[in-house]
Amino acid sequence: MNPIANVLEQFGIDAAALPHGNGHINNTFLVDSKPRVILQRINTNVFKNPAEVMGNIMAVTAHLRKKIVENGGDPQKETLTFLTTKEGLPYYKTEEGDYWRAYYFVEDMICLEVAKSPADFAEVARAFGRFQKMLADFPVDRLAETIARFHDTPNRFAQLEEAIAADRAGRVKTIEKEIAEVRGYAKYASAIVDGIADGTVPLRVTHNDTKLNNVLLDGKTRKGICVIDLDTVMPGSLLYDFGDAMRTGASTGAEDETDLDKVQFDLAKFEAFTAAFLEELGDSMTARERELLPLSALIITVEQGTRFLADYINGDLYYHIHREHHNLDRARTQLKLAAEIEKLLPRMQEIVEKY
Ligand code: ADP
Ligand code: GN1
Ligand code: MG
Repeated sequence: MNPIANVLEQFGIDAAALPHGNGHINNTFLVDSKPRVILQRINTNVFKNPAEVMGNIMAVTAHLRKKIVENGGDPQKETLTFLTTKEGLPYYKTEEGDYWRAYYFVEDMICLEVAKSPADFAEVARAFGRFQKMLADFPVDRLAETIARFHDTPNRFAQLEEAIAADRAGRVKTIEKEIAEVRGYAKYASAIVDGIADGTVPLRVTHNDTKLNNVLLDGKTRKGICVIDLDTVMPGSLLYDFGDAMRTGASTGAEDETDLDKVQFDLAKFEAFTAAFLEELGDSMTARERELLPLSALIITVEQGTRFLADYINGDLYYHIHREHHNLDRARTQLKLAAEIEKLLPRMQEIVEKY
């Protein structure tokens, strides 16, 4: 029996599976069962404790399901529903040590790489805003930290410096310009973690990976329906979710666009997201959170630039790549956006003050 068929059998499924989606971390397949199912091999290079990841996800989706029902929604569409194995576990561990999970495919949805309009991005804001709101009364301390210091931006800068010093793939000499550019932003890196440390920025249950293609929109109405990719749901800052959404959703180009003229930061998209996000969460935000919204877009975009650049220097060990220099192309789009955001900060501040 082929390895995937064996895994599917553990979940009581006998059907064909084909690769699916554009995720950078897990291996994702769409299974042609009735109903259809997403099968994923969890990336254990990234997630060292997959059982803990699934523990978080099962607790969070149970909480969301309850809230969605209370609000009169459809939990089968609006959150993920995981299958269990014959042993009653939400994952299957193979003899080789691989971890697999399966959940229902949400039909008739679309998943964007670039927002077509500000309205699309506002729907993404509403989906992430509602997600965070529904989890506001979930006890933060019940969640395991699935990746340590995930959005600790100063630590991401330190990891980049370690990668540069080791120069494992001999690539440092070819990207001196990008390295200098990233270093120029180091002065911004600590604003969010400082706020968490001094208590002005509260820890909340956050998604932590709010890129555009981690939300499903209704294919017909384009309404934001379901937040997916729940591996990094853990204690964090609302600013991580706000800032991280900007680098894909407010950009005019794809994350890996090689023609940088096509990559611009779109203020209309920023405004649409901000208005919708504040409508969902504004009442619960502290003054410091509100003040840091524009800067969070710069911080997380730069953080992502350092992560892509470090992985390129390390020889592409972390993110899936589909071509040579893919991580460098991704780092360059983040740097292009960062340069624009830095200039636009005063105008972004004016927009935040409108809402
Ligand atoms: P990764 O961690 O690798 O990003 P994701 O969980 O985000 O993995 O899944 C990768 C892609 O698969 C998503 O971006 C999306 O396109 C698609 N996908 C995942 N789950 C579903 C689902 N339930 N319904 C429809 N599409 C999905
Ligand atoms: C990864 O899993 P995916 O592709 O949705 C990464 C995010 C990055 C993103 C960059 C666990 O997200 O943190 O922001 O790539 N996920 C993890 O596109 O590292
Ligand atoms: Mg994803």
